[in-house]
Amino acid sequence: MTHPRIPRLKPFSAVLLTAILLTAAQVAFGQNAEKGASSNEASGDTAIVGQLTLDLGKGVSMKLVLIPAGKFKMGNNDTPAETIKKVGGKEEHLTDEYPAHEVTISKSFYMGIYELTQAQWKAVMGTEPWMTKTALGYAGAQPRPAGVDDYPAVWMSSYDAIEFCRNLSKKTGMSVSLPTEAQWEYACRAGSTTTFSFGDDLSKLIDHGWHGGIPAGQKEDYAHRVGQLKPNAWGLYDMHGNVWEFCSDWYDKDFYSRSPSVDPENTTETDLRCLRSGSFHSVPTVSRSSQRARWVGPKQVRYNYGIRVVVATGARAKDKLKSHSNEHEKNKLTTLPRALCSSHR
Ligand SMILES: [Ca+2]
Repeated sequence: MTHPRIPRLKPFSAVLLTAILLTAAQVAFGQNAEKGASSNEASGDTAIVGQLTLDLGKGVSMKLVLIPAGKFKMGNNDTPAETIKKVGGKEEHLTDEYPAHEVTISKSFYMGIYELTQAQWKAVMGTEPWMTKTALGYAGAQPRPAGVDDYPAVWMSSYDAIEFCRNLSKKTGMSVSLPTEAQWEYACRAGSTTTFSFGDDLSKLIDHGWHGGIPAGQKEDYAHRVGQLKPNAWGLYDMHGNVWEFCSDWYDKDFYSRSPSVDPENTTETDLRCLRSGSFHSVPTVSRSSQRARWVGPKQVRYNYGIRVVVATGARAKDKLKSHSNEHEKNKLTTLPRALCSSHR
């Protein structure tokens, strides 16, 4: 049996073709998302209907999955006492997760199935920040087995992460950015309202997310190759643990009390940048879906700070590029980073 010959496309053409082919699925899915918006909070069984593959050049690609528009309850759905009973921790570390509030994600978007890998970073940026003398001499440095480059990219600041998105936007013509905190938590929950995307049972966390380091029984006390554990209901891996993931928002502990209900994003500059997910080195409580890191300056780098990108559907790349360009300029004026935080964060 012979197959029709498919002409080889240049990377940019391939991206466009992929986007066009997905349009029909997006339209159909968008209709479903609109229908199910009010009940999407507890669905948890949304089928994966669209994927996008970006060609980063040099034989490297990135897979993303379509995240549907919808509504969800953002923040901690339990009381502090209930949370502590389930996963431990201290009440004073939970205050920024309240009030839990309904948020509408008005547009579907694509999100990286995995944390950004070292191969992907190198293909776009041409650098290896995890290979500096400082990085290699630090606890948590990853090994570099020959031919293996799917460890998460780390040791970049939030500005570096934004620059990566800007460069990838230019390279692909797509609108690539960091997720907002709301987009991140919505995608992490994947329809769930529980402590973790898979439920409340802390004993099952190790099936879904690297955390706790050696004390938790890990044989490797460093970030692991992406995608080795179970994904959430929307096909996203390592949303709990492995490496922290920068978001686009500036951190404000009181943002939830005044944030808009539709597509919230704190664009008012503070001295801290938002991260989500927890890490291989973190205590399990910070791998919860509603956990907000509150200690990372925008220029701070570390062995367990990484990223996961999103790609807008329908928006023009130049709009996002303009936004990123403005923020990159602010880099020159920003406050100094805070000192490295204590261990297990
Ligand atoms: Ca992660």
